[in-house]
Amino acid sequence: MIDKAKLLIISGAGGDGSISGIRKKFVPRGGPDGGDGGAGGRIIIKGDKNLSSLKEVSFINKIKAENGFPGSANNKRGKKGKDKIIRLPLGTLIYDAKDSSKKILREVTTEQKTVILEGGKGGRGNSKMANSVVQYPLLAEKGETNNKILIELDYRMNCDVAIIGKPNCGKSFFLSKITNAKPLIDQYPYTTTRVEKGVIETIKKQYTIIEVPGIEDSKNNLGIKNLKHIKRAKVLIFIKSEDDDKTIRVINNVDKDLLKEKEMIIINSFHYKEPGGNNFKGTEIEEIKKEIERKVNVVPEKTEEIEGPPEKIVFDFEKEYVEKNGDVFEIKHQQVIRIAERVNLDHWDVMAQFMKTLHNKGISKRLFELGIKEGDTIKIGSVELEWS
Ligand SMILES: Nc1nc2c(ncn2[C@@H]2O[C@H](COP(=O)(O)OP(=O)(O)OP(=O)(O)O)[C@@H](O)[C@H]2O)c(=O)[nH]1
Ligand SMILES: [Mg+2]
Repeated sequence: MIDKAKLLIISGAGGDGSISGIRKKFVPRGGPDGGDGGAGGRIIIKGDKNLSSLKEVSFINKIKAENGFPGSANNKRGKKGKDKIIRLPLGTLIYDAKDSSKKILREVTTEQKTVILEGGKGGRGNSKMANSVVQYPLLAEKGETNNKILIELDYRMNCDVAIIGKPNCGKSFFLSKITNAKPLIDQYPYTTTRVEKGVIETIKKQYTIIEVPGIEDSKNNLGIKNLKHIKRAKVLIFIKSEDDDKTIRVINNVDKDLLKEKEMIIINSFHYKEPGGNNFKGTEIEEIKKEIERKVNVVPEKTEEIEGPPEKIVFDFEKEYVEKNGDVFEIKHQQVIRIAERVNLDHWDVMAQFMKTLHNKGISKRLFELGIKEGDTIKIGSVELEWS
């Protein structure tokens, strides 16, 4: 089963704001009417109860939402970029792959859609840039850049009950009796090599039950490798093979927390009985089912809240908007960058308005404080200007 995957998710950039409505410099016809750009598409996570591995996403390594479209004349807002939806099995944990502290970004517990990555906002069109001084703005904003993040997915089966025990203790046989699953049953240890799944039907409800491959303190033990899948189980069925069966100790050595807050039902393996003895005749199975149902409901349902989108990752404005490196002055104000990258500063009238913006934001003052002089370079995002 594929239960780990990495995926680069990229939201859409915002569309650029439009510059429109001014046919001739300072001779307006109808005033500025450039519309805003549309927002970039978002990346959305949706739980899907029909999925039971990460196989589908494992074929993909990158998912990108559509960019927002630019605004246009007549105050027409650009179309939003289409969102991209990633379907994941319930029980998937999502981490930031670059974060060494392994903080969980999201846990997929319901089928509800949640946004994991916002798209860039659309840039404002020139009709929004008018103010009491500049009535016919020639400036507009570029759309916000998109966000990207490499996520790591870790799938843990979403089950109510897990069967554990040594290899060959009769787990598959029990699973075949209590559900209509048809696992391989054989007299050799490690017949079961991956997690098997079945459904217990009771009058009230259905419960998912899994069989974990045999657990043993040995190298490359398949049971240990699949232990994370018992994490979500509320009840463990331990099929005990002998008096000093080490299964529980082995689990505790792997991860103490795995057995926390779990109800346990212990069933003696047929190994305890005389040859040919059978643990699981019809009446016994019914009794075990009742016990499972009682114990599943003893465990208080953990209320797992769905988090909202993670904190904004990129748009953290810096306090110091100007950075000086020799005779290069870099302007770090995001909004100013978006305007500079959107417009054509070769036109003197556009430049005049842009200088006004620098003044209003206190940036020109800061440039003078830092000793800017003729011939120095100003970098604003991808734009470079010579100060004159
Ligand atoms: N007589 C008897 N035989 C059983 C019982 N349960 C299991 N067996 C037999 O024991 C052997 C192992 O049973 P499995 O159910 O495959 O055991 P398992 O724990 O799933 O084994 P692995 O998946 O290999 O770890 C098979 O030959 C079964 O037929 C039982 O209650 N009574
Ligand atoms: Mg088995």
